[in-house]
Amino acid sequence: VRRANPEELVASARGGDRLAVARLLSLAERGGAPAVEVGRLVYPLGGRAYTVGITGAPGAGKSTLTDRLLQRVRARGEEVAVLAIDPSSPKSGGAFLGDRVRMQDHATDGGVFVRSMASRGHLGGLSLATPEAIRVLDAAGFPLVFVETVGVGQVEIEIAGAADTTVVVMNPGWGDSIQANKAGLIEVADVFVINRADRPGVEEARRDLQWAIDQTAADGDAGLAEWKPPIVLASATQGQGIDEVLAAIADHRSHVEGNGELERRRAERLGDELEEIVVRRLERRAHELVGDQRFDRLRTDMLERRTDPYSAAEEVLAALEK
Ligand SMILES: Nc1nc2c(ncn2[C@@H]2O[C@H](COP(=O)(O)OP(=O)(O)OP(=O)(O)O)[C@@H](O)[C@H]2O)c(=O)[nH]1
Ligand SMILES: [Mg+2]
Repeated sequence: VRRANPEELVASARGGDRLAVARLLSLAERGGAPAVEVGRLVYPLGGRAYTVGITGAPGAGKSTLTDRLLQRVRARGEEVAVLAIDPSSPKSGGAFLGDRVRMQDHATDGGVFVRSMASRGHLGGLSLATPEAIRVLDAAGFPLVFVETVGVGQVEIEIAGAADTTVVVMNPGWGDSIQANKAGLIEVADVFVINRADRPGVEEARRDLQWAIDQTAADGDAGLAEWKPPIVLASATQGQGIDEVLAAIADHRSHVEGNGELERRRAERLGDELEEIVVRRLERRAHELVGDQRFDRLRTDMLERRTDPYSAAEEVLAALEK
């Protein structure tokens, strides 16, 4: 196979070539110089895509819900892309296979693009690879990108929370609202979906969650004064509540577009991203300049109280500054 260069791939991707989109995503995912080149090329071409993060505990019904949302969006004739992110596994695991099988219903539909991404050694991991991937899809012309993350760890919440609208999927009867409180999900959620509304305990779950939201708001959370996340009941398997989820997403979107919050969030995200890139690079540079041996020696020196962590850091910074 001839290796197309990133420039050609970007042109093809913008012409509607889905294979080129997939190859650009692979480059972005793999990291290194080609990823930087792809990023440089697609960045000026983007800025129109709206991103919706979908997160929640494993098995909460995120993929089933996403699939339903896709169907509705496609029925309106709009194009849409899905990134399914799995921070925990180095390669696609069993759950992803399930995703793939379900999403294959859309495989023959050129208006839908589905892609799984796992942690694969990108510098800075998925928190840096994900926005890159989104920018590829943005440049390729997708006006809407869903980002599904598996799990409810810090990284997952961070990735899903980096969307323009973040949807948190819960289930009745799992004590999810208490977990939500602890995990900081309320701060990150723009829309809550209690999925499996066909199962018992829905009203109780809604009450608990509403209480948790009100509690967080009463504690003075600034974000919640502006927008309180609505709770939507849904049954993804039965196709119930899907239009309501889309409506809640649309409501949140017009809210953040109308009051400048979208711009602020995006600026903040770019600032965070810049910082992370710089820190990662400095870290790598420090290791190159100082060397593993000297790091080992500093560790021993600290352990044996010959130096303290701040003085040790000064030594590393001095090497960087030279
Ligand atoms: N009863 C019921 N089952 C559901 C509903 N939504 C999803 N399920 C089932 O729950 C299981 C998990 O659904 P998924 O959509 O794969 O959940 P997920 O959150 O994407 O799972 P991971 O990606 O592995 O974290 C599947 O067997 C679904 O059929 C629902 O509304 N009601
Ligand atoms: Mg899933």
